Amino acid sequence: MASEQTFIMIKPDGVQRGLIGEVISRFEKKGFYLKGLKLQNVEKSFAEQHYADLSSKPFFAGLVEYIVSGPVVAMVWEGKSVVSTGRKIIGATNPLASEPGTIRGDFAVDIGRNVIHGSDSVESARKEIALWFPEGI
Ligand code: DAT
Ligand code: MG
Repeated sequence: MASEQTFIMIKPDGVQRGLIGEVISRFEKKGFYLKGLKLQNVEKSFAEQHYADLSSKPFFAGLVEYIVSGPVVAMVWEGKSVVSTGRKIIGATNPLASEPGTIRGDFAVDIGRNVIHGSDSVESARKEIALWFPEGI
């Protein structure tokens, strides 16, 4: 598999709980390369755009409210199969179902406060990187 890029975001709870270093460390130690990083507060409309695919879900409004509740860390990581491997490092969406050893498995219990986002496909990664890093990386 050729080298690829993924978009990873540490959500407001992860930032507030002091997990920035822990998350970066896990991706670095695996052997991935950090290509872009910024600490950012996002507007409601921006969060809605990021999660546009989920706009019909009953939890959408709460999800958007959570993402705008404090600064997030937006990152681009690069490496072999980084999209799918990044999802494995992150763990299942519901932290109660995430394996121990994954980020969500080790640091979260609530699906609505699950610390971190990672692109779910190469195509989503491309869109998310373009949205979050319009200036380029
Ligand atoms: P993931 O973040 O694992 O890609 P997703 O894209 O399906 O999961 O959903 C995006 C976020 O929305 C997820 O990280 C947490 C929240 N979410 C998903 N399903 C939920 C649910 N049933 N109740 C509350 N929040 C939910
Ligand atoms: Mg998703």
